[in-house]
Amino acid sequence: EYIVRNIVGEAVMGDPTLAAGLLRLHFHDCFVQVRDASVLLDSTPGSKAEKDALANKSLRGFEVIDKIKDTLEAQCPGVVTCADILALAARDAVLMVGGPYYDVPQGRRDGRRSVDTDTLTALPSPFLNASALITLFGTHGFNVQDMVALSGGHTLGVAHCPSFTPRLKFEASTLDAGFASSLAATCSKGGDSASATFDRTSTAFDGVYFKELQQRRGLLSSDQTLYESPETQRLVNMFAMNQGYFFYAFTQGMGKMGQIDLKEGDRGEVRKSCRVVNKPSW
Ligand code: HEM
Ligand SMILES: *[C@@H]1O[C@H](CO)[C@@H](O)[C@H](O)[C@H]1NC(C)=O
Ligand SMILES: CC(=O)N[C@H]1CO[C@H](CO)[C@@H](O)[C@@H]1O
Repeated sequence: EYIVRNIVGEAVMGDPTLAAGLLRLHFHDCFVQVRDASVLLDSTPGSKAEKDALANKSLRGFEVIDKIKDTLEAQCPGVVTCADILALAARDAVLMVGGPYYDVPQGRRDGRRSVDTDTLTALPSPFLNASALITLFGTHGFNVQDMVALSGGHTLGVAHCPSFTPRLKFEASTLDAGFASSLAATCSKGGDSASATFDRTSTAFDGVYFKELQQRRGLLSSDQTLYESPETQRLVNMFAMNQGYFFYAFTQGMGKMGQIDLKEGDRGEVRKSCRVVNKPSW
């Protein structure tokens, strides 16, 4: 944990936007298949990996994970899995930029499968409404409060124009007009590779994301829907009012995220390099 914390600390100090990348990597790893570091695998000839799927566009932080793995392999070879590294790195990144600390139980195993089409059904689309998000998160054992608090992960980082331009067109009634025109300007200038931050303090882990939902400045449809839906609005208001309560609920949600288990019968492995599965020993 000391090694992970040092490398994450150095990386995030050099580039505070990496905290967002590391948190998102862990989230994607947990949702696609199950918490087994499959998100880190490179594509192989004939098999396109998760990280190259469309939904994975703009995933960041792979180099930090590689550096942690190399350092750990030099100190204690074959012990720490890539899945555990992802969970620890996300926790330390959140802490580095002002978020809450929580325990990360270890013992995850690395999986051997990474297939791009897995991401299509498992990852939440930014166009889902609150009921659909509640259902999707429910299939992974999260309750409504977990889902809203975890969405607060969007207190960090950015989204690219294709993730939110439909909202500019179709959701004027739940979108602040000034915010809408600044987003439209960003995207007409920069095209699909332009991005906007989720909230005004995108490198600080704080409750501002929820305050901006109240001001109809949510970036994605899936963000704003949390305020617009009667099922979730109360939680948004509570998290906006009380950052401590958001932090508490976020740590509860992250705790559950770390528990999403490998399917029974698939014991996994301790990958030697996070980008490739081990060679079979037979
Ligand atoms: C509730 C359902 C969720 C949806 C629909 C969603 C969707 C997205 C989308 C579309 C992006 C931007 C991709 C792009 O355009 O580049 C994004 C970024 C991000 N997501 Fe989520 N997400 C969800 C939940 C989460 C959760 C639970 C976490 C972590 C706890 C998380 C953490 C992040 C972070 C940190 C970024 C910014 C990454 C960066 O700046 O590099 N998201 N998400
Ligand atoms: C939410 O989305 C689902 C699936 O697209 C749809 O069936 C449902 O009517 C939507 N709910 C609301 C309140 O818009
Ligand atoms: C479609 C797409 O943008 N895929 C990207 C997914 O992430 C990897 C790693 O950062 C990129 O190399 C791919 O281009």
